[in-house]
Amino acid sequence: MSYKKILTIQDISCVGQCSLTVALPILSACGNETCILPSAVLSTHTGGFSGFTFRDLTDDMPLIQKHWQKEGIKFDAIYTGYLGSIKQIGYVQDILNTMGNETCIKIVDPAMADNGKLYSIFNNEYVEAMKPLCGSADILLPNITEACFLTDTEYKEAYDEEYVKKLCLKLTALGAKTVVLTGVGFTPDTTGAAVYENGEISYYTHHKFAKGSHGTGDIYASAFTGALLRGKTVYGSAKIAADYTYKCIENTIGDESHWYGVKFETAIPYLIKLLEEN
Ligand code: PXL
Repeated sequence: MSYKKILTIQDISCVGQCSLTVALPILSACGNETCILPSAVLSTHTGGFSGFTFRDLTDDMPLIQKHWQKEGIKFDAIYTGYLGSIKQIGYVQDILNTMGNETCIKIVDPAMADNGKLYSIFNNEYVEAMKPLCGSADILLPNITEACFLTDTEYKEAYDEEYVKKLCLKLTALGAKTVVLTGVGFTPDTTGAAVYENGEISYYTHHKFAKGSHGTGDIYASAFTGALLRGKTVYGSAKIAADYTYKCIENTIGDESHWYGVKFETAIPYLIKLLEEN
């Protein structure tokens, strides 16, 4: 069985089921060695909690990288998510450029926005700084909102295939080779992913829950990366990630006290089943 070494770079939100607290268990459950580089430590995520703490780890990054270089450590894949500062984006770019082995797959989730809005700590300067990082991705994993910010496109709630294709084309014009665009639905009660690979677009569509859930972008990106590194195709990984994320939401819906995330742990056996069956 293949056994890949992945580095994932994103924050630790101590409470809130997102970023590293979902990436690490999901990538591990997929059977991959998972190394982490925390971009920041927050007491909670920023989506609905107030007064959260934020410890920026930007200055630690080059020191950690230097030690890994001294040890001769290289990665089969590098997957980046929520980052802590503009300065950090430059360090992450250098890590993408230098810390992979010859076949390293670079996956960038430009985790910075949803539902037409940037997350609270980000601004347009951050968006501009993210563009080159996104351009260096082998696989770019934005949601529709992030894709609009990255391509200076007007965000729309309702759109057609032409709009989605244009977004994908503009994202590849940044330099990204392949795009997996999430949250794509052409009717109010459907959603899914658009996979743009080698100039061809394919869709995976399923039922959409009425209410959005926190952290599902990170769950999707982690399951996608985990499946891809287990040897699944890009489309196959996009489908596994969608089915798993759907199950995580289904397992949480109805529990109003669990507004801050989804119970992704309860669906890990299902993720493993999907990996075995697909
Ligand atoms: O799920 C994305 C995410 C990751 N990390 C932090 C966040 C969010 C979304 O709000 O606030 C700290």
